[in-house]
Amino acid sequence: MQIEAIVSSYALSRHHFGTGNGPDHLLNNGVRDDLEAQGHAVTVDEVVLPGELDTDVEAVFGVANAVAERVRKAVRNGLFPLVFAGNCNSAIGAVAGLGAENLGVIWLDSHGDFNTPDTTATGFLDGMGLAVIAGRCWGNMAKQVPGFAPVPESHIAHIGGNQFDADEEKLLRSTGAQVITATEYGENRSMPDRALAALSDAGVRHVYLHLDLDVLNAEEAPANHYGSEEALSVASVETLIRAVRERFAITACGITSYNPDCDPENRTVRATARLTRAILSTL
Ligand SMILES: [Mn+2]
Repeated sequence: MQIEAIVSSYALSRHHFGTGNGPDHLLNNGVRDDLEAQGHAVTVDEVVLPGELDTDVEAVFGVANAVAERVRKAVRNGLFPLVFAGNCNSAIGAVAGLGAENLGVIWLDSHGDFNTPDTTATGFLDGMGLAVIAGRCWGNMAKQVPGFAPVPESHIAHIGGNQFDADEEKLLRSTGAQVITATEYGENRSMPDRALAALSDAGVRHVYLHLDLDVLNAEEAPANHYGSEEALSVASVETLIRAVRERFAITACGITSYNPDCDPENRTVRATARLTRAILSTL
C-alpha cells in the first residue's frame, strides 16, 4: 500500500514540544521501518503553519485545515492517509478530508475528548475534538474547515475510555453514540461487535480510526502524562482493530498524543508499529 504519513508536530500552539515531538519520534524510531518492512511505500507530508500562533484555537483550526487538505489529496491520489499528530484535534481535519458521507468515527482514547466549553472544568482545548466532530461546539470554526460536516452521533463509537469528566460522560452517553469504557470492554468482550453492528445499521460504510495512544495501558505502553494503568492492553486494542476491519474499510487513521519523554524504552513505539500493522495489513 502507498501510505501518506501526514505529520503535525504541534501540541496546541507549541511546535515540537511535548506530544508535538511524538510524530517524528514514532516514525523515525521504528514505525516507518516497520511499515516499509511490511511492503508499504511511505511518503511524509509535514504540516507547517505559516507565521506565529497567538492562540491554541488558531493552532487547532490551522492544523485541521492543513490536515483536511492533505487527507483529501492523499485519498484522491490513491494513498492511505496515516496522520501522526501531537493533538487529537487533528481528527477534525481528517474527518473533513474524508467527508461525512457514510463515515463512521471509531475513537480509541483513555479520555472522552467530548468536552465542550460548557462541560469542561479545565478549558483544555484538546479534550473537545470528538465533540467538535459531532457538531456539539466550535461550529462556526469547524464549518470553515474545507469539507467539514458534523458526523451523526449514531456513527460514532468511543472505546477504551477510563478518565471521563462527569459532565462530559453524561453528555456523551446522552447522544446515542456507542460508548464502551475500558472496564466494560474487560467485562464483556461481545460489546465491541454489537457497537460496530449498530454503526453499520446506522449507515456507516467506512471509518476514520482514531488512536490516541493513551488508550494503551500506561505500564505496558506509556504514551503521555495522562495515561492510566486501567487502560486497555495492546493485545486488546489489536483485537478491536481487527474487529473494525472485519466490518468496515478504514479510510484514514490518526495516531496522536504521544510524548517520547514518557517512553524512554520505546515500548510504545513498538506497540504502535504492531497496531499499525493490524490497521494496514491486507486481510
Ligand atoms: Mn485524546
